[in-house]
Amino acid sequence: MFKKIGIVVLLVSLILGMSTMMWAYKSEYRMTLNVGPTFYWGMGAKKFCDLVKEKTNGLINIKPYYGSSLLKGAQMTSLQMVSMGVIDCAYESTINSAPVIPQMNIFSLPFFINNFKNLDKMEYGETGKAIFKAMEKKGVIGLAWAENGFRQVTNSVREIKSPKDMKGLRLRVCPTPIFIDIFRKLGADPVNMNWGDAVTAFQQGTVDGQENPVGVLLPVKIYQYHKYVTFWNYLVDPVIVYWSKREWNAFPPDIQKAIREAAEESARFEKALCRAGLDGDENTPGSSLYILKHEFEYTMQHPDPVGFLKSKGMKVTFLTDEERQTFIEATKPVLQKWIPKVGRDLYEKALKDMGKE
Ligand code: X2X
Repeated sequence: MFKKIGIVVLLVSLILGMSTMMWAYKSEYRMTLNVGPTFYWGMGAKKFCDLVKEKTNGLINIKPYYGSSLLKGAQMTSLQMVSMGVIDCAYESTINSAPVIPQMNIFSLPFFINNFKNLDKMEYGETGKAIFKAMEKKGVIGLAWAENGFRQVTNSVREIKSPKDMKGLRLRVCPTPIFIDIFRKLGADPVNMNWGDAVTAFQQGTVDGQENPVGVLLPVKIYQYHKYVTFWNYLVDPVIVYWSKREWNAFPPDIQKAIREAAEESARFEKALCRAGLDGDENTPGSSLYILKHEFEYTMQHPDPVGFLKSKGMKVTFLTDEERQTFIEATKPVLQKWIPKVGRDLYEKALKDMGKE
């Protein structure tokens, strides 16, 4: 008798347990990102989806929606959609999150961060913590720091070595006000445009140039449209892996842990792709090429992005210290204007993280 009851209880709890498993998770979690699968950023996002599936034994299936297709190309609405729970998660640029979280503009302050070391100190320091806190307040949970990269300017008209070279150049910039402020101050004629429309604008020559990191310049074959590129690291574009807060909080801890680990691992891989060839060769321990080889057994198709752009006929310019100074001076008023907008507190945290106090 007791044995029978025991078996019935066991069966009922098994069925209940299985059905909760089936009901608790969606068949597909939707992820938004602004670029396509051939970009380093897109490759990192795909790796995240694969790792989540693997680490949750197939319970969580994320589908990446490339090119902001869930947003009809409106890249600046990504964070809002995830915070509302319309989209589950994102592998998205800080630039595209700025309309909801003005603190994200800290990375777009002109000539403020300048190199990978400073950036890492901020992301893994107090600045990064403060940004994740600000995200949580807006209904999303930050999981890991990935990257698009330091943005470089390209154009089809002339070499850029000083602000006067920018005079009158019509440049596509990201659809956000700080970019307009920077390029107007430099004497250019910037136009806000979604990335989804940008490549057509390059093809048709309706703009003379644009700015993006190597991880974007290579897959769009920018050398087909623009002859000149200036490496000036004027601002940086991190990518954050994040999830809708309400949904995140409902996940059991083991699922949260698995997703977080997947986010971190994919972000380490993705960052290395974006920095490969820009932070040392494959024999330099700690360099991105070294990490890709030894941690991920991955061989880059283009281990030397600068050399590759040259080989495609581009005139590649690196600024001297004096040349760089002319841009710093010219954009100082923009920096001053935007410090209060990102918050003086956060700005000071960033200075401290970078050891610039
Ligand atoms: O719009 C851009 O230039 C891009 C692809 O870099 C971002 O999404 C910020």
